[in-house]
Amino acid sequence: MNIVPPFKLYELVFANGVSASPYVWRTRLALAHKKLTCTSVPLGFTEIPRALGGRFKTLPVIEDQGHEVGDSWQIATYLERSYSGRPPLFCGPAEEAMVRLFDAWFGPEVMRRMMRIYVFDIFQAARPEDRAYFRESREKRLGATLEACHAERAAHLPGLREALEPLRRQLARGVFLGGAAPNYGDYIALGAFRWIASVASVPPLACGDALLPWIERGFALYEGAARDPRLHPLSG
Ligand SMILES: N[C@@H](CCC(=O)N[C@@H](CS)C(=O)NCC(=O)O)C(=O)O
Repeated sequence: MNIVPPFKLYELVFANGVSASPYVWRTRLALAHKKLTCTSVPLGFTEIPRALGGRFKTLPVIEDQGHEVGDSWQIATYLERSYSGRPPLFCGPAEEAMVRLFDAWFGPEVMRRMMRIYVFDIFQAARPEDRAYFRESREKRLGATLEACHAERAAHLPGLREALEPLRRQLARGVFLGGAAPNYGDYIALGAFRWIASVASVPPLACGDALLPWIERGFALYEGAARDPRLHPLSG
């Protein structure tokens, strides 16, 4: 394997320095899967427009020897094409298409529910200078105040748990969503749990949820890349 200089990973962080984005976590795990190293460039929400010459509106962005790529899906396909000699994120175009379909389901069915339940926790974890922007943009998107979402969160937990049922069924057939080894679909879902674990004031899963051993295995990958003693419990 050729030696590749560390990538730069522009990532979103909370006030305590914890990485704050499900999309960044997909990318971080994809880089580790490809055995590519990175150095982090931490940014707050309100720093994104000024960073990188204003060329990107969201994170993650990676820089590979001067070449910048934004959007987690574009990054995954860039890594796959540019580093095809390294462990594949998708075993061919058909698997890539199926993971893309999984992503199209996972965003609205799972991540949108997570956002509504945890938006106030995310707001409180954000850097103080990012909070006004976060509140305004998210309240507009959700059509409700952060406090109203917070007040209703217990009522939304059963819906989230139920929406995760296809993952449980798939994990009854293999240790990862990708089968015997993780693929990019695992990183999409694990990234969302890593994001939630960094803020959750109420656990998303019940004790003994069949997803927990997979989450444990996923966070342990690549020498515990997703582990952090500051994380909140995901079950309870
Ligand atoms: N489609 C993008 C979405 C990335 C995204 O939405 N990132 C959020 C953080 S989770 C962001 O940078 N938001 C900036 C903002 O809200 O201004 C991707 O897959 O990378």
